[in-house]
Amino acid sequence: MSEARYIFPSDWMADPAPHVFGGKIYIYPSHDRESGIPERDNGDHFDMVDYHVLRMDSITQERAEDCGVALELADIPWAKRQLWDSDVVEKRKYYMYFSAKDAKGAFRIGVAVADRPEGPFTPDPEPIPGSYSIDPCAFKDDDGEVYLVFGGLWGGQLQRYRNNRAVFTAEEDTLPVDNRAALEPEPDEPALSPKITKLSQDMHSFAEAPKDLVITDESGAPLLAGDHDRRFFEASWLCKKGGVYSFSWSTGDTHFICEAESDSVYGPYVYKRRLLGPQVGWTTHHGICEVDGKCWLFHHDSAPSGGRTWLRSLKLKEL
Ligand code: FUB
Repeated sequence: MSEARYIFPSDWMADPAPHVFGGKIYIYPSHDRESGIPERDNGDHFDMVDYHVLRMDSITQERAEDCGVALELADIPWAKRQLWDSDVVEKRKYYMYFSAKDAKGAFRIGVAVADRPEGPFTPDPEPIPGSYSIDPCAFKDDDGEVYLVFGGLWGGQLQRYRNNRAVFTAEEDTLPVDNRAALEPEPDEPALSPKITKLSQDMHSFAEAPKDLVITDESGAPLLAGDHDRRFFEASWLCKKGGVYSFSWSTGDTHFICEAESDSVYGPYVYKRRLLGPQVGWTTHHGICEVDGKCWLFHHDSAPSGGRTWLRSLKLKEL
């Protein structure tokens, strides 16, 4: 792998979702800011209020260009705080899927539509029915069907759900996220899986109930909850490489980006390799994009902010 380089040093951006639209590279990042909220395990300090779109005319361009604000928290009727990771897919129009907290403090996934890849994006008045947790990744398959993969542990609230239903009580919901341990499987039980669902033809809802995207070891056994070096934590990324479905994710508290492969979009996905080791900061989040016949890894770290985990900078390297 090549050395990573910073591609947008002029502002704090993270969680890059890179795509080629119309021959240009568009990057959909989270827009970090200093909110003054103390750092907590539940991620309250990641208190973002808008999304920008970045563009590169070529992969060798030194700095990405800022296309400006594409969507603001104040314009999303249902969202109250924390605009976290987003992704964009093209299907005649451009559809942005994003995570934010609603009035009850639950993460939901919203959709917003634009005529151009740089936006502006117009949000639906309500989150996608049946959506929960964070980090949506929108993947368009060769047949034109679009799938959404999502989920994230701890502050991302995935541990609160089983079979797409919240299993926490209203009282537990008011507790700090430290109740997460009680809600996660035992270390020798299968890990919680990210969720995958096909999107409806109009792109505004789920076409089916979300299913588990199961990640297995080489023998076909699901990765275990105690396998912190490999189990799914957050940052889903689904793409196709040479006809094979590639799913990659962050292991969260062990800070790796790992990759698994499958012949079917729904999986199961077999664990293959690490793509990235721990970076400066806590979160490790990435996106992969093919440009000029090569695969590129976009990610972030907190080195330029002196290790402040909530102020992250975008990086790029060839895979
Ligand atoms: O940017 C906020 C959150 O941090 C993302 O949703 C996670 O994936 C982590 O990068």
